[in-house]
Amino acid sequence: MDRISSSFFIPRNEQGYESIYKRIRLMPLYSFPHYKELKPHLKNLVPKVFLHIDFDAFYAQVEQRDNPNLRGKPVSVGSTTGNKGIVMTASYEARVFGIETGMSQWEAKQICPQLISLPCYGPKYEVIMINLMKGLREFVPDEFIEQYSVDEYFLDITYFVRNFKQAEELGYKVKERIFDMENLTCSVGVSYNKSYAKMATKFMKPNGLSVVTPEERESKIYPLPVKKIWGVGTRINRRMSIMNIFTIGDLANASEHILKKEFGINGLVFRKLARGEDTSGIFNRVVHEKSLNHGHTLTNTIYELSEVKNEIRKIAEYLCRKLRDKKLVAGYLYFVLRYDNLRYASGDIHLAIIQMTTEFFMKPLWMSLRAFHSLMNTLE
Ligand code: DCP
Ligand code: MG
Ligand code: MG
Repeated sequence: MDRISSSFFIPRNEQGYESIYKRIRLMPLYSFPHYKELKPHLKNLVPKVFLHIDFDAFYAQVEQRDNPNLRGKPVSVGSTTGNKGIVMTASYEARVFGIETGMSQWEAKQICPQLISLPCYGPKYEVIMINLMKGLREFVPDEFIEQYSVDEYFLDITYFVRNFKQAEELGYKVKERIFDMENLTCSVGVSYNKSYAKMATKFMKPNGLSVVTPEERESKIYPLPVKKIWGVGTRINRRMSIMNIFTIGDLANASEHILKKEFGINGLVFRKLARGEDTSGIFNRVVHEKSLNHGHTLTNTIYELSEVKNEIRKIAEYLCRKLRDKKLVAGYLYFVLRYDNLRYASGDIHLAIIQMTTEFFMKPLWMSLRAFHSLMNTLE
């Protein structure tokens, strides 16, 4: 399957931006509906309603929000400023000139010399998305929310609305809330399956809202080019054209047998997605943390016992805060100490009482530190 976006990402080793690029590369969260998720034998589809949210020109809009001088101007966000690198996104003012994601900055500057190219700052965009989650929880509980990519959310609103009219109203409320919270515009799509909702979002970009009901499938979705289907990239699109499949309608009505022969099981998935038979639900990527850690390298070596204790207290406090924040408890403590001659000492301890307060952490930490110390002394 074509991983459409990944090829646009700038190599991680680009000077000075290593961590940022690593983050961004990791961010698109693919949840392409798997065949198993589509429940092929299910004849009567359970009626559902999904809401899809996608920010407009996300990185560029954030930069324009944060710097009024950039508002209303053609702006692109890429790896670096100037002519190097690739355009990750461009403001709608820049899109008028034909500037697109994936284009080289140099090429973009050729078509639009007044283009302001900015470097991207991944963590900032990430924080907006995390913050937004809180706002979305006002509408539906956690288990009905899925962050799909760097700027997208899916909401399963089946149990919170009675019909598409109410779904549309909810969509407007969500948009309003997002604007209140972040001062950013997004577009929203509402439909009875995730794939159609995602497509609907694009209908009225920027700052729009579109609804696709089951009755509107043939009129709104079927005329669209087949490329719009989740997972249909350039190569698959080309292969489909050879098979005379150009629109989503063509794909929806194509023979299952032929599709399976050409694309294997994915052929059937594509057909189901085209027909609006995408039964995939909210995919919650809850990662269960196995360990949390925190470390600190001091600028100046410390020798005083009180100072060492203080330092451990700080680290323990930070760690406990992380635990409390994630509502976790720990049963095992691992401690590493580095001396000024770069030698290491480490030790671990099982915690009898599992609490998330610094005080309870301090004692075993301190005990293990004393154990290292005596260990080091016997070694030397
Ligand atoms: N992005 C990226 N590399 C890509 C595609 C996107 O780094 N190949 C980043 C930049 C975008 C953000 O992800 O701002 C969101 O991607 P979208 O595809 O949603 O594009 P935009 O939000 O920029 O524009 P649109 O208004 O079309 O959604
Ligand atoms: Mg977007
Ligand atoms: Mg997006």
